[in-house]
Amino acid sequence: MATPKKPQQAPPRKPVAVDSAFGNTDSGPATAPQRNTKKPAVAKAADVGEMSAAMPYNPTKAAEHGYENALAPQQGAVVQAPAREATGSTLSEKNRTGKYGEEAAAGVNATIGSLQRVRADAQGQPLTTNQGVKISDNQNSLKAGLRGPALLKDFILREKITHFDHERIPERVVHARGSGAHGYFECYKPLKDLTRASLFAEKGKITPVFLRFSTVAGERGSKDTARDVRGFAVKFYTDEGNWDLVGNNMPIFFIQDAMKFPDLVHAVKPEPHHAMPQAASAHDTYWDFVSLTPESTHMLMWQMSDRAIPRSFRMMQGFGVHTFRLVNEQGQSVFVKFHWNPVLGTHSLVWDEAVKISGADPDFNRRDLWEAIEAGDYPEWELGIQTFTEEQADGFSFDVLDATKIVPEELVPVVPVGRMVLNRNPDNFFAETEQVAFCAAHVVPGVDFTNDPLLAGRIHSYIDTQITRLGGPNFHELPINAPLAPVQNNQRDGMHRQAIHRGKVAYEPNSLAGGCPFQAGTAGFVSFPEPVVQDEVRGKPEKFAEHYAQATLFYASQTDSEKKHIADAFRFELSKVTVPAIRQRIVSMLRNASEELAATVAQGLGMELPPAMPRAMPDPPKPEVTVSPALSLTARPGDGGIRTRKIAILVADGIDGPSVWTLADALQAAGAVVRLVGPRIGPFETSDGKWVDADASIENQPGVLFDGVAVPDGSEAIATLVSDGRAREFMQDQFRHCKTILALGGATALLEAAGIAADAQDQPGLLTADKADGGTVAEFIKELGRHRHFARETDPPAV
Ligand code: HDE
Repeated sequence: MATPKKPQQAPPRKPVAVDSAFGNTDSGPATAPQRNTKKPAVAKAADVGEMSAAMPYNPTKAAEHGYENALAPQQGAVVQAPAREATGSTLSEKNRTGKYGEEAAAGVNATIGSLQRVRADAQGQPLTTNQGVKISDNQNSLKAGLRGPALLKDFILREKITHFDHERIPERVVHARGSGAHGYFECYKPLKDLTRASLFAEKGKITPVFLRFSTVAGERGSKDTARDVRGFAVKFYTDEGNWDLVGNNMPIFFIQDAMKFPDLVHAVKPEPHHAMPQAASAHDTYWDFVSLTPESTHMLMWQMSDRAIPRSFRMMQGFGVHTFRLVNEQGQSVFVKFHWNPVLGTHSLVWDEAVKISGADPDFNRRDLWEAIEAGDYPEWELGIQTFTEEQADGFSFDVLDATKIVPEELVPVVPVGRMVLNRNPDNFFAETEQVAFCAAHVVPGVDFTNDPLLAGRIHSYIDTQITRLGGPNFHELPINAPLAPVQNNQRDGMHRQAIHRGKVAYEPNSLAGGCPFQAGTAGFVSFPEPVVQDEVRGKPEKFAEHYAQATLFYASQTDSEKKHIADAFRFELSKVTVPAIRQRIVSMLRNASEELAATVAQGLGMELPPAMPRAMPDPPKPEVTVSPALSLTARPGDGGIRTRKIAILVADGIDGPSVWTLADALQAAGAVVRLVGPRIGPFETSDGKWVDADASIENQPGVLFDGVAVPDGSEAIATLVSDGRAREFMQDQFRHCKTILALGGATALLEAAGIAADAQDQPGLLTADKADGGTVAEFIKELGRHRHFARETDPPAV
């Protein structure tokens, strides 16, 4: 038997490959080449080899384990690429073409940044196809002979029609009807002790925002003035990424758990068999659902209050609703509630007015926002925060994770931290307002979630819904959604991908792109390490069972006229319900919140008072606060000025010209939007032989669209107005909706013709005077600043 050969010591190997071995895409030699070559492919292979070898193992692997590491994640390993080519997709990237442009600069992602890069303007340009081919004739399709059939090869017609066929996208499942604007947030002072969020880092720091207001239930083309919650969604383009504070104009919600959201929405949307009613909660299925969902009682108070019919988006509060967390640089956290308070005060319509505006101007709130911004009257809000510790929260009589509860301002004050100004209308509704994709999951370092179970569902829902609405997973690349902060990751492909990624690496860890993009470690978003100690269960915390204390608080905190409006709204809505048992259920539920309210509503519906609904928590804890003046709209009057208020001056032939101009000049000087409203638009001769030009008619701008009215003297004009039923109706609506009215001289005849009794002249906000002197005008402006004069309201209305 042959003896086995003694194993030989391997000689040191220095294999040499041919140059053409480098650059193949399917195989390669055993060792990387030296860099002393002029051949680009060989040099690239040398650089890739060096870069990859510099990472012999994953040096941060060990740090992926353990609690301490979880709190302070490490930055990923990075190797400086020896040359740009080492991380490139191609060696041919240096060959420029007119289309390709420059190669990507290191670290760039051109899909982010300002909207500047995608703006389009056709000034001085010819019409082209989408492929940039100039169109010679945009009037005629291509035909086989002047009277012959159209031809399939008419790619210009086909492109145009095909694009048109696909112009619509699905509307939002909820909040379909909305209006948006750009602006900025300005920080008042550094909040570093509370949060590391960069937008709160310095006094005076400016962060761009886009805001979208909306109604919830109506479809995209529905009216603005439905009784409904208003969405108040703010996208902050911070330098550490986008933060979306997707809130409402009411600080609470109907339900406590995301599990119930589809049920709530199915109940409030038009009923599925006949798709009615549009943009209205006054129907069977809605009241059936909420009457079986007593945790909604508090929200119903808000929804039935005048808050649900805001005068203007610019005159409503906004709220983050959920309890969130702020987290500072040291990882310490406090709970936080967010409040937006409008500088103009919080003001509402009244119901009869809202109904009529729906017909007169379904775009009432949208138009108001647009016109105010175009006029340079930039809407402004102050951002306030309520912060409190977990220990404080544990002591509250309610659970701060329950979105049907507020934290009363008397318990935790609201501290102003910055202001937001909307100073730019969108250029294009679809590209901006429709395509903007808000998402409750978009937070930035320094802002974090709590375990609110409603919020949990939202963290999932928003991204998910955009995939259908905006046609795929790349909606974040739409210009309005793209951050200003850098974006780099290994997500790739999908419908409508915009970014052209350089290089062949789309994974991490990697050595072939020098480890990039690398995980940021503690410079990135570190979730607050909230302990989880309980068993997995489907259930609710005990305190969630208390459903009425804050409904009682809200009602008790309203003025008499606000209480009355709440009762009227319940009466109206429930009168539209066709099933008596549902009405009874609501009234029995209301008895647990307010016996007075329940009795008033029952009486208004001609029904017996049913027994109170059994409570889920028979022995509720005593609430800390039983009256909160901050909950009344009257606590938020604004500065009492009349800036941006719409005031009508009625005119007709023979109107007293000097009065018209005294009033118009003074009102405009006070910032009001004045309109001269005539029986028709156009010129009218004044009593002194001059001419005024009416810019609106009683027909196209009825009384409900104005915050107040002045009627100058002039016998011929007054006779014309008295004989015009629309003018009488104008005054009746102004009177019924408690607005400020000024009648000069003989104009009182119009009041009388409108059924506004002479003795009503003692009523607040109804002014009469001989002429428009300084005192009269000043008094008129002062009364307009009070917004409404509810003291003259009666039920049923006298006029
Ligand atoms: Fe929304 N909500 N929501 N919501 N929500 C949407 O997202 C959802 C909730 C709010 O102007 C949808 O992009 C669930 C509370 C606003 O584009 C959808 C739950 C609050 C807007 C969605 C809630 C809001 C939306 C529909 C319960 C106040 C309009 C289209 C768990 C804090 C944003 C879209 C805009 C829009 C889901 C409850 C506010 C379907 C599942 C509470 C202002 O994702």
